[in-house]
Amino acid sequence: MRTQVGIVGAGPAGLLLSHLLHLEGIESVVIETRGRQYIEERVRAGVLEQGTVDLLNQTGLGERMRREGLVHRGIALRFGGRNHRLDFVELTGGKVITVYGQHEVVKDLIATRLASGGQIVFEAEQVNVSDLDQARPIIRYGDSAGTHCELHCDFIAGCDGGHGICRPAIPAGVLTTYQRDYPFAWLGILAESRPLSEELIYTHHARGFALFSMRAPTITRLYLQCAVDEDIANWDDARIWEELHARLDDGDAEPRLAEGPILRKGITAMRSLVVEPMRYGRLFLAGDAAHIVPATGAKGLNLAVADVRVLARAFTEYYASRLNDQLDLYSDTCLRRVWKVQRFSWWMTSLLHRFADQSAYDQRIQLAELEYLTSSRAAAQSLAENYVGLPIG
Ligand code: RFL
Ligand code: PHB
Repeated sequence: MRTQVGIVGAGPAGLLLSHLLHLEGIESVVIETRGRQYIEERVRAGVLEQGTVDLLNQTGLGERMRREGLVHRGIALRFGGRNHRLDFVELTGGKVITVYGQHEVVKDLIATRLASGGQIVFEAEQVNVSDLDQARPIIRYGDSAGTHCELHCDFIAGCDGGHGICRPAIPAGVLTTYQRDYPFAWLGILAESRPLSEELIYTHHARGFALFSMRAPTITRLYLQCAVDEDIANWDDARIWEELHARLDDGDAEPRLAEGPILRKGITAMRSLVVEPMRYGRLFLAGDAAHIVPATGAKGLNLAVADVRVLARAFTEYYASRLNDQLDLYSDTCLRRVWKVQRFSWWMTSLLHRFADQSAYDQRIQLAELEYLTSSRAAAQSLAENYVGLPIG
């Protein structure tokens, strides 16, 4: 088989790239190891930046998001037992964020791609990429019938996430890896319960960070900072609620957290990673395949969207005029934004979590920074402009 762009991974990066290329008349095939149902139900990110929402709307993907997405005009920072609201609309000259689950974006993308004849191979086995520095790189895989398939491509987009095969397929010595692993993780739940607030609440607490978020008016998403090697089996529902109450209901803020049936629970590692460059030969890495951020800044999905927007533009220029200029600039263009978003995610993480080696002095500095953020317009504006999303290069 032949295609113009072979895409490894049907996460938001791979699917959106395929959609953007289709709109420009460029053909692609997406190869994914998981089944359709699995990726449509995988609960992950939930916060879309204004730029992500605008892109989905402009490219015909926004119909259900406009109906079901929850527009949030700000967030709250909770510390010292009180909520302090940051009004993004006021601080950024009108920008908002939208709460709409990543798996809903994925569902919309799959439906749109399939409706326009897009090719997505689900449940591919033993996917590998080769000939990356040759004129026709190849993706090899076994299809669901067990047939060995070869896809010959002009280019390959490695959109296979943080544990994929594209990044490791690049020869040793080509990439420089920058990495930080945090000494804690997040325990996340999805619960059927009345929301604690209409907006997200990021909580600094002596027992550790907690986050109130949501997916729908009656579905809450809650996170607790936990040990890096935490075993979810040690957390029955009663213990989870007890710890959430201790961190989120501490102080005088009303209403109190409402309990409800827990639909999902899981542990998420907190780490930062960047590889440079985001390209080798005819392989281009995008999204989590190239960089990972801790979830505190709500940036991973949005960063993946920003990458594929730049990559789609570069492929469009190449197929229109055979010019490589934009493709050659791809990595540098993305990395300028990636590092700013790394900084923001690292900063939010450092500000809000409890570190094992933290002294009483360090904790007072965190609280002083939170006080500063909620009393200085300049400081609040800096958080707000990063949270709603920096411009795409
Ligand atoms: P994905 O979504 O991981 O998709 C990669 C796809 O590649 C497939 N794959 C392969 N396919 C073929 N061959 C192989 N060898 C393959 N190996 C893997 C996988 O099955 C998968 O379908 O990467 P992508 O597209 O780059 O998207 C990145 C985002 O998923 C990620 O950054 C976000 O989910 C991060 N994130 C958040 N981002 C936000 O913007 N806002 C948030 O609020 C937010 N919250 C979160 C998050 C991530 C979390 N977890 C679970 C890591 C909250 C959590 C809990
Ligand atoms: C979520 O709703 O899953 C969520 C929201 C904000 C974050 C991380 C995750 O910073």
